[in-house]
Order: sequence, then C-alpha cells, then structure tokens
Amino acid sequence: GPQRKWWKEATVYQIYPASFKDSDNDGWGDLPGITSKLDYFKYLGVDTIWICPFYDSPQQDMGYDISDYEKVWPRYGTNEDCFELIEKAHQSGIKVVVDLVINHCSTEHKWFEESRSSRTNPKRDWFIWRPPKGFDSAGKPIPPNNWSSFFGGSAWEWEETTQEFYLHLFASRQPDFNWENDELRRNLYDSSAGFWLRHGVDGFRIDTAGLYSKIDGLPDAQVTNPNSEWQYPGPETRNGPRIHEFHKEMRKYFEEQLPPGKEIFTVGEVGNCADDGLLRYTSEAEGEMSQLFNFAHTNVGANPYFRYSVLPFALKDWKLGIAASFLFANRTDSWSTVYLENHDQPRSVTRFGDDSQEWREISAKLLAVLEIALTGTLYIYQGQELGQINNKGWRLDQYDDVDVKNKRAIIQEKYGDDSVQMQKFEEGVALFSRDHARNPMPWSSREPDAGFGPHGGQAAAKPWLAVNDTFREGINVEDELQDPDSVLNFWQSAIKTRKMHKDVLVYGQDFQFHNVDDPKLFLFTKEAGETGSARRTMFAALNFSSEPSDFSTPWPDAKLTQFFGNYPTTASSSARDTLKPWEGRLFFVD
Ligand code: ISL
Repeated sequence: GPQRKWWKEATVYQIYPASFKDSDNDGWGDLPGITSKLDYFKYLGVDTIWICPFYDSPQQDMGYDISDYEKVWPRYGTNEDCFELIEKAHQSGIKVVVDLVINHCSTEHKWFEESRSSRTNPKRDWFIWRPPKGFDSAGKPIPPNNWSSFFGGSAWEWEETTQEFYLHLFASRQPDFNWENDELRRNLYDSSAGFWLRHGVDGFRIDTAGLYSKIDGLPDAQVTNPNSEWQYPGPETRNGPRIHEFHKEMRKYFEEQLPPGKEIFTVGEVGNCADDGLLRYTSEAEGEMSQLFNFAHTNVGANPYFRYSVLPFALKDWKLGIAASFLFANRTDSWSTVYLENHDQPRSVTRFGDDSQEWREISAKLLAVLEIALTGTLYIYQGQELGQINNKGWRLDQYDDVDVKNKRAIIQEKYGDDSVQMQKFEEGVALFSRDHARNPMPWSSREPDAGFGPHGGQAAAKPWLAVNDTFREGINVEDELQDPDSVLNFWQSAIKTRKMHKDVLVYGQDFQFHNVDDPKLFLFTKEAGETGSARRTMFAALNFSSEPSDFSTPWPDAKLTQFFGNYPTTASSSARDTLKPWEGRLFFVD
C-alpha cells in the first residue's frame, strides 16, 4: 500500500482569514482571532490548518492580489502575530499551511511598479508585456490575442505610459508573472515561500499551480463562447510546456530552506488536467508537489466556461467526478485530496445534499460519511463542519466578489438589468457564488453578527460581508457544541473514526463502484492492505435521496459489520437492507 506520511493522514481545516474571527472589532477577521480558536481545532480533531492569503494587498481579489509577500496585511495583524500563531499552533500539535499565490501579484507590488515604469526597466521582463496587434478605426489599441480573463473581459490591460499591454489571467490588477525569466523565479520563490519557510510553516497550498507556463507565442484561444469577443484560454495556459520543470525547481528550492529532518507538504490547485499530468505533478519520484486539488467533482453542474450558467447533473456524473479526482493515484507513488468545499465553492449541503429544514442535518452528515471514506488527505472548509448552507434570498448587489461584480457589469452593459440574461445570472449566482463560502463564521446565536467580533461592551463593527442568517436557526458553533446530535459533533466522531480505521479509510486502494448507474445510491468498496489475510474490504452504502432505498452488496453471502453511519446503528447487517433517506453506512466485509 501507499507509504505512510503525516500529511497523508492529516485532517486539514481551511481558514478564510477575513471571515474567521475578528479580535479587534474592525469588521475583518484576523490572525489573533485564529490563535484564539486553537482549542476549537483540537475539539474538532483537525491537526493542520491552511490559512488563505493574509499578506499585504489592496484586496481586489480578497488577498489573492499580493503587494508584499513578506508582510501581513495590517487589518489581519502584524508579522509578529503570525509568528505567534505558528508557534502556539505548534505547541498545540497543529501544523500550519499557508497560501502561495505565484501566478500573479498585485499591480501595487514594487516589482510591478518597477516593471511598468519603462520598457527598459531591468524588471520589465518579470511580467508579460506585449505590443498591440494594431489599432482599430477609433485609434484604440487591439490586444495581442483573444484571451479572456477568468473574471470577465479581455485578459490584457493597456498601459498608456509605455504603449504596451500586460497579461492578467485574473483581475486587471493581478498581473501575471513571466515564469520564463530565471531571475524572476528565483526572487519569487524566495520572497513568497522562503520567507515563510524560514518562519516555520509546514507546507503550502499552491494557487493556480497549473497556469505558470504559458504556451509559446501566446496564440489565440479556440472560440468556445460565440457571444463574446474574448475566449477562455484553456490549453494555452494550463499545464504548459515547462510546468513540470518549474515545479521541480521550486520544490528543490523549498527543500534547501528547511532545517534538517523537517518535512513539509504542498497541495497544488490543478483544476483541469489529464490523468498522466496529474500523476506526474504528484509522483513522489518526480519531486514536484505532494498532492493536488482536482476539480472533476466540483465542476459537475457548472459550465466550465461560465460558472453561473447552471447545468443539470445526475448523481452518476458526480460519482464519476469524485472518482476522477483521486483514482489516478491508485497503486502509484502519487497522492491526492478529499474535499467538497473551499473559498471558491458554494456550500456542499446546498449543492450535493438537501438544504431544506427537514434534511439539512442528515444530508450534511451523509457528506461527512462519504468524505471520511475516501482515500486522500481530507480537507474541511470553515463552516462546513456546522452544515452551513448557501445564503438565501440575497440580491445581486449584496455580493462582494470581484467575479460577480465584473460579470454583472458586463451583462448590464450588454443586455440591461431587466433582461432574461440578468435573471439567469442571478439564479446562477444564488447557487454558485464564491461568497456563499465567505460569510463570517457563526460562533454564537445570541450575539450580534453571530459573535464574529468581540462584544465585551463595545459597539460591534459591521462585518465586511454580512453573516448568513442561518446562525439564528441553530447553525452556529455555540448551539452545535451543546447538541450531541449536531453536525459539528458528528464531524468530530467522523474524524475520530477516520483515524481509527486509517488503513482502509485514509490509505485504502482499489476503489470500485457498484451499480454506478443507480440515480440514488452511491455504493463502493475499497481494500486495505495487500493480498491474503492482511487484506480487508470495506463497503460503503450511501443514499443520496429523501426516499428509503433498498441496496444489496456485491456478494450475496457476505457478512457485513457496520462501523460507522449517520443514523443510529441497526443490529441486522445482512447483504440486503434498506437505507433511510440520506443514510450512509460503512461496513467491514467478512
Ligand atoms: O479554471 C480556472 C483556471 O483554469 C479557475 O477555476 C482557477 O483555477 C481558479 O479560479 C483559481 O482560483 C484561485 O486563484 C484565483 C483566486 O481568485 C481564487 O480565490 C483562488 O482559489 C486568483 O488568484
């Protein structure tokens, strides 16, 4: 079986610093707020935290636009606050992973300020500058190619002063680095990663890890959206010609910074890639990244070219997506991840469970049963452990995300506010906006704004983004701690179970579906150990519907022993049985 590693067995809790805990009453979460909750992580049973970007930034894209890699954004605290968080976390046995955002920085980063100052500046080549293709009849410069930015509009921004465009795959104030430049790469590794490695971090989540090596000559992208002037650059930007070389070089640099004996891990965001590429990125022998986030299962039901146009999907599509996200690593020296939520995804109960009052809790628990049964490093996103759901009934102007704002402005200009297009967009945003994951964490039902800020007699500051109203209906830490049947306490026991049976739950191989076409049932087996008596089979039976469903095991004579489930355990465990609505059961097969 796979080689044992601490970071394979880790349960990682992802923190969005803006929205976790506000300790100084300015309406924004902060690092001391995170430090104040170390006991909460211990209670839940997570052993690693990943903190999204907390570096200095003008916050055009919530800190994914970095103006100084080596400085904490003042609203999040000071560098000393960060060093203290790392130290105290380590004292509590918790590892700390930070975000590495290196496809681009902010236009306010000093390197970009130098680069844009003149065509002959020594840092000119650290970013991707190109002359216009020409000028239109009105004298307007035409971008060098037809690429769209992921956040809408052209991926090129014109600079009057030097009469060239710069490339930005994301927002206009997030200029892409030119990874072809050796000097840039060395300085980038050292500032973004080296600085924090020397201050004791245990790993990195590597942002947009597949996008650094653009295809030579930056050719036009294929037309996938005939309604737009700008086209989504897929093959031109993803998993490009030098990407594996870059990752090897970077990993080698990391290793050089580490004290002897210390082992870190990295997890790359590689949304879209063929299996052989996924294997190569994460193979131990290749020495690139430790593991990655694949989007095969989170992309289901979203148009890959425009996330807000909602597509129907069958349970089978999602099952296959989930398998695709980790099966590539089966019986290899690669490793993968298990996740349903992050700061870019809506709430999993709303998307994959049932967020009605009747089924919310049980379907949230079912998702936990599924996740602890999958092979890979497990990630939980803040609020997921409470069974949080999407914001309901928000108007378009309540969303803060640059992606929603930019695309709304484009639709407004083209079709108007009262158009069918705008109505469709609004429906898509209600399901898919990144802001559903970004509300302040609900700590309490009794305090203003769910106890996000400190309330010792001071007037509470308004949080940067409104809290989700569900904190009044029991979805908050305080109420859930007190309720033994809460989603929170269920997650606690789910994590314990995963650790107790890690041979099959964390490390199990040879995942196999049964009746994969079934529209309600999600049935699979996995194996622990090698051949012979050391081998152990697990069977998972999950019902993704609000009706009871009969299931049978793949083996008529098998004796099943249930070891975990989201309803009180039933005594009989025969090869045929009925699953209650949204029920999930894990068995050993003898
Ligand atoms: O498909 C994509 C690229 O081919 C995108 O989904 C992309 O992978 C994703 O949007 C990247 O997200 C990350 O980088 C963004 C930031 O806004 C997100 O929050 C972050 O997770 C820019 O840094």
